[in-house]
Amino acid sequence: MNENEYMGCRVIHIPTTDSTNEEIKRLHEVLPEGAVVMSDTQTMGRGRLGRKWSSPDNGGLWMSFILRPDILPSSCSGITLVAAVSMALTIRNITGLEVEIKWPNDLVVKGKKLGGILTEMVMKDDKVDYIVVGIGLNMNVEEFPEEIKEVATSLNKELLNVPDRFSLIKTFGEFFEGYYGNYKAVENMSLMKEEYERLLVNCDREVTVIEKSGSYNGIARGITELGELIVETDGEFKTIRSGEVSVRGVYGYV
Ligand code: BT5
Repeated sequence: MNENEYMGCRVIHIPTTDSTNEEIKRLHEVLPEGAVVMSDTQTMGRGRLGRKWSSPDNGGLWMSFILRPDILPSSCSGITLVAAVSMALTIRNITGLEVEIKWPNDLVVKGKKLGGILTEMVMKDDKVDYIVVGIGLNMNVEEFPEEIKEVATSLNKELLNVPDRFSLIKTFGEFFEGYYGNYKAVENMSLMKEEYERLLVNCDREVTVIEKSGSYNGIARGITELGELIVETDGEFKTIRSGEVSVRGVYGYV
């Protein structure tokens, strides 16, 4: 594999911040594409829809990076899936651990959440100005907060040797550059749909789709080229966009 061209061209390592996504937003004017901010801890780590992300000191990889793609705003949500595939393959490659993806953005090991991805788009004059991709990966967490104890895991609970954060960033950059290049070329998942589905833990499993208007059960069947989840329910195939709904396993987290 080639050396990274721009991903991780600069890695800014800080001891603490509110959120590495916010740190990137504050610095965006001076950061080149692919610059990474990594913090040892976050005081206000965030998930999607205002949820909290637990980021204990030296407990994991808490990082964000900036992208400046020339793509439509509607194509930005797919970047989360690109990052999920790249990080799942990074950990598999370095550790051999069978990391899977829970649609759209969770990294999962043995049915528990190892990490998550938060992608944020910033617009200017109706165009994408830049994108911030934040990745949280539990690496050395000894004890999780009560509310996530049952569903979360960490590399140190699954492995004897936990890799260091810089080698994860480097290998992630190599995978990400390849998949992101393909994604930008066609602005959809067609060139990596198979790879994503191979890693998709929900595939052919019964899921509960929770919408604002109510919830229903179905079987997850894969994704569309736009990165939507396909759910079969009552003989009908529905497509679900991320951001609008939550998807849970009928018998637990996945
Ligand atoms: C995510 O959101 O999974 C995206 C997480 C992104 C975190 C990174 S860290 C670097 C960057 N800076 C930030 O401020 N954020 C990004 P979501 O799918 O909404 O999941 C959030 C849910 O995961 C919470 O409501 C909890 O149930 C659970 N959770 C919180 N902290 C966790 C942890 N450390 N490990 C596993 N699960 C966690």
